[in-house]
Amino acid sequence: MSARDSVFSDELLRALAGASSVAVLTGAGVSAESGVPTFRDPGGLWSRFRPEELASFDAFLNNPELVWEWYEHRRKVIRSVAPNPGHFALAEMETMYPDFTLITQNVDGLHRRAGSKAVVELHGNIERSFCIACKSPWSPRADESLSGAPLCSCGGRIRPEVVWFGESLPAAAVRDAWAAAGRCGAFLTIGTSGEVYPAAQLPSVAREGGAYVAEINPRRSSIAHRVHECIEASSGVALPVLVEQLRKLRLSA
Ligand code: BV8
Repeated sequence: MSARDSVFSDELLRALAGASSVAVLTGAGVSAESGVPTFRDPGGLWSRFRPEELASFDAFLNNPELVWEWYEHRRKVIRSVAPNPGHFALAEMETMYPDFTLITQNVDGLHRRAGSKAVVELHGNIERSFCIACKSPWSPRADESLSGAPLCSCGGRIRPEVVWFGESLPAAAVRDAWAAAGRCGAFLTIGTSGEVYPAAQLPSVAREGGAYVAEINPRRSSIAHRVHECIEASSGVALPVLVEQLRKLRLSA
């Protein structure tokens, strides 16, 4: 069903039009229409590997070459794609509120490339790397032709600055995300299966804080039962329609 047919409920439009504070949680589904494979959809990233095989510190120590190459492959994919209308709609939505927070599980940086500024990266960013020994940030020298998993000048191994399974999320990101969810009047959870914690707790945090919570996802997620409303549509179609309706509502207010 295209979102042009899908009707956003009056409750959602009222909550969004009347809110001064809005928070959004995004997952891999928001980047799907840019051509970045999701994790758990058929053919997704995890369908060929088990998460523990790749996205964990032990996996990295056991096979740094495989894990590093997997992230290099994903960086190449991300650099070859562009933000899609869903990303741009969220960047425009941010300009409509005095307090807007975009909390993302995605490590692809596409929200910022689309112009979003108030972005909280819960799981880090694939374009940043650091040394596991001396913790120094690391990036390849322009003239450096990388083959295999790089080493720091101190001899330590270089890893991507992403949060692996079993690793804690960045404290500042958790602080900002939970605060934004707790104070917002409307919360959207978009393009996430709701399988990964603690990020999947955020819609409940928002609901318990009094927010109206809606999900945008072609398929109901594992946390659909925790939201007020499920809009079964893709984010690249639904979000531009939602923002257009919001713009009209706020102009007429
Ligand atoms: C931690 C980064 C403390 C690297 C990733 C309870 C509390 C705390 C922890 C846990 C807990 N229960 C279990 C845990 C452990 C674990 C966990 O959640 N396991 C799960 C699998 C059960 N959590 C952790 O380990 C976290 N750490 O809590 O630290 C701690 C310490 C020690 C011991 C215990 C706890 C760290 C989690 C972060 C892991 N890192 N990635 C990398 O990217 O390589 S996870 C990975 O999954 C990505 O970050 C991804 O963003 C995230 C969530 O996936 P989604 O984004 O939702 O993507 P998915 O493919 O699943 O779904 C896509 C959705 O999009 C689908 O619903 C689809 O229908 C929809 N879609 C498709 N197309 C579209 C669309 N939607 C809209 N439009 C479209 N066009």
